[in-house]
Amino acid sequence: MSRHKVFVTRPLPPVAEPLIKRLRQTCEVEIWPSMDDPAPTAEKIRSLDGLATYGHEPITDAMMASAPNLKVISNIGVGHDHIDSEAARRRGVAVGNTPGVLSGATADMTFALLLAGGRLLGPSSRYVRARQWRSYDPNLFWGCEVHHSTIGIVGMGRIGYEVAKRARGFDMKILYYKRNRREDWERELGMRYAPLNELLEASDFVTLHAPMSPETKEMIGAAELKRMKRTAVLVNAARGGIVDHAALHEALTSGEIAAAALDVTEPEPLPFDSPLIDLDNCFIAPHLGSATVETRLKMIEMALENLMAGLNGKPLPYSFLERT
Ligand code: 8YV
Repeated sequence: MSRHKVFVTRPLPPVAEPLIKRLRQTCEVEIWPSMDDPAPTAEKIRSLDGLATYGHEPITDAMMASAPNLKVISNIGVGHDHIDSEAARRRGVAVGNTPGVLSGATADMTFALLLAGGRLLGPSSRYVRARQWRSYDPNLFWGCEVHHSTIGIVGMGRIGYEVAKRARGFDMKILYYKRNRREDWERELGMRYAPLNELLEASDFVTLHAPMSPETKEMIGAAELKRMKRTAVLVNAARGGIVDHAALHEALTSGEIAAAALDVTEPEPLPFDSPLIDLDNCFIAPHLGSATVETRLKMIEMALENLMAGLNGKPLPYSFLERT
């Protein structure tokens, strides 16, 4: 029997070597060696049986059409907006992702961003690095109180839930917005559902955790930013495309909101000439939500399990999509 051909779109860390070794026992595995090139082209995919995506390059219907043997796409991550899942379903290609395992790490990162934005950790750290800290200046870098403030959580799935749990530890008042209410979680966590506009107007911190979709594309635009408090901080830990970046720049420079803290941008990475990069009130991390040793390793493990199952024609253990 010929060995399955598998391609992984990013280099994996040395700690994942035993998992890869196991995969190599039954498959011919190619791992893209560089971060710079747009790895998953139609040309690349043509001869594959399995594809593991790590990153967000689009996997389109046309690409799948060029790969007659493709059985499975295994995404090393939970968000799958870059994969045309409908086309995959139609073509009988299984699609897997890694739900649940990264919720805690992403919620931790959300709080890191929230605190960094609220307590001005970006500009204050740059001030020290620039050797400007010559005496104790009690008038510098006054931020906003986090404890006992109001957090507005947009998107109440697994990650939103974990954020709400952490917000309780900070004695925050918790509002949330989601298409379908979670009354069980409202009772459990003492949080209140609010329509989006009300949430934006009442919150000191607005954190975004909705999946990227045509409905959520730029759901935070000029009108929404205007509704927020002038003292508010916007945190995006979901997908950059949920926020209109031009409107965000305007809101941050005109004082419509106090600060933003972003783990995700549109596009990714941000072009070096993006005006957001130089704003002191915009803290930006390079998409680190799930970047802890434990979480990343578990994600790789789950994704490789998915890959093996798909190659062997078995149902994927972790998937949002049923194979038809
Ligand atoms: C992933 C993420 O690391 O899982 C997600 O949706 O945003 C990240 O945690 C990233 O998507 C790489 O695939």
